[in-house]
Amino acid sequence: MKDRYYHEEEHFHDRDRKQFKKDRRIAQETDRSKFKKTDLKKEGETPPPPDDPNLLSGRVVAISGEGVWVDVEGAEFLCGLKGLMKKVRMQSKNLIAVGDLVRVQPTAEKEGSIVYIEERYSFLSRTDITGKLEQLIAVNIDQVLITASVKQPTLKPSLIDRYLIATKKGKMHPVIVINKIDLLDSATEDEKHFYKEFLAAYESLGYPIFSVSMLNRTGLAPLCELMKNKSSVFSGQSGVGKSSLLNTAFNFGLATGGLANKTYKGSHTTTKAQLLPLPDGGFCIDTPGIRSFGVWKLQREDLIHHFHEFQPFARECHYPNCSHLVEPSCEVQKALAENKISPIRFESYQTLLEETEGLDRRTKRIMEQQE
Ligand SMILES: Nc1nc2c(ncn2[C@@H]2O[C@H](COP(=O)(O)OP(=O)(O)OP(=O)(O)O)[C@@H](O)[C@H]2O)c(=O)[nH]1
Ligand SMILES: [Mg+2]
Ligand SMILES: [Zn+2]
Repeated sequence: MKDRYYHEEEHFHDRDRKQFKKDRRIAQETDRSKFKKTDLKKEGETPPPPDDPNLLSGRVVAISGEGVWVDVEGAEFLCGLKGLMKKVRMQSKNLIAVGDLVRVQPTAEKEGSIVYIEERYSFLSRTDITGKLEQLIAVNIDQVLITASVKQPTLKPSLIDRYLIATKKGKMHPVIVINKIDLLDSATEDEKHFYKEFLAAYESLGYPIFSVSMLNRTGLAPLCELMKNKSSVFSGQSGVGKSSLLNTAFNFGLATGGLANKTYKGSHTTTKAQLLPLPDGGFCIDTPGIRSFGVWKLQREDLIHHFHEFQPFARECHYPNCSHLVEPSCEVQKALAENKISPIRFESYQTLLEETEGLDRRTKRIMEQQE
């Protein structure tokens, strides 16, 4: 699916890639010998040493079409990426992300070039829309507040599972936030039942869950307490109320948007990730709503480790490489039938398994026949 909405951060990265292509073309035109990326370094791109006293340390707070905004001791610098884009062929869609700790070479009043990016201690990433590159959502963050709504837009447990896996891979703590619980009052019996089942399943797995509503600030105080002196990133579908929650909690004045008439989908109001300092210490990042979330490099053999409650049963399966979907005498299937594992989690597992790298042909064929 192609993202059509204007995304400032992507605009910046596209522009940088265009600049790289332009540099390469000029280099090729002026030099008959085969172009090597390292050539650019020789042309005055050599960065100053990391301990250069003129370099400033800061943190990336936003990336827009204009450039990268870096907070240096409370002052915001608008920066470009000096030579960095030209270093390596990227596996990443974006070389830099909100939360990055960087070293800046000042070039003018409140302007500079980013010359070093510090090693990241944690990251939240997903597969970009081409399916070929890793896209960083935020880095150097303690916890991911996986945000969803009880309805409008519909609660999608499999999306939450995708986040839980990405969070673990990126060495962050997961926190599940379910907003709009005021809508439960007017919900159908089926919707209420599904929500109860969802809570029971994920609570029993030990994940912290906060059920909140911005209409009357329900559940907000304990969530704010959890954010104090920590760094948190809010991520989830568009329209679940990420920006509304931050406004209600901290009076940030972020833009919030309406929902589509019949589908109750969000309108992609937030267009770039933004780092916001919290009044009582710590900071949080508001991010644009996602349309889909592919877990980057999800291997088949990894998947079962993320569904750890299946493991005692999986170990007893007849086939050592049982996919737990189609095989006869599968203990996971048996546990599902006996209500020992949640059907919500099993459905997620099934959806995710179909997307993993390395699902064997035989299983794929049987699954296709079953559809
Ligand atoms: N009923 C109800 N509506 C809410 C609640 N919180 C937010 N909303 C509404 O949900 C809509 C979307 O809110 P936003 O804060 O813009 O959602 P978002 O997650 O930031 O969306 P994007 O920026 O597009 O990713 C707005 O119309 C809000 O008024 C809530 O607790 N209850
Ligand atoms: Mg928003
Ligand atoms: Zn099995």
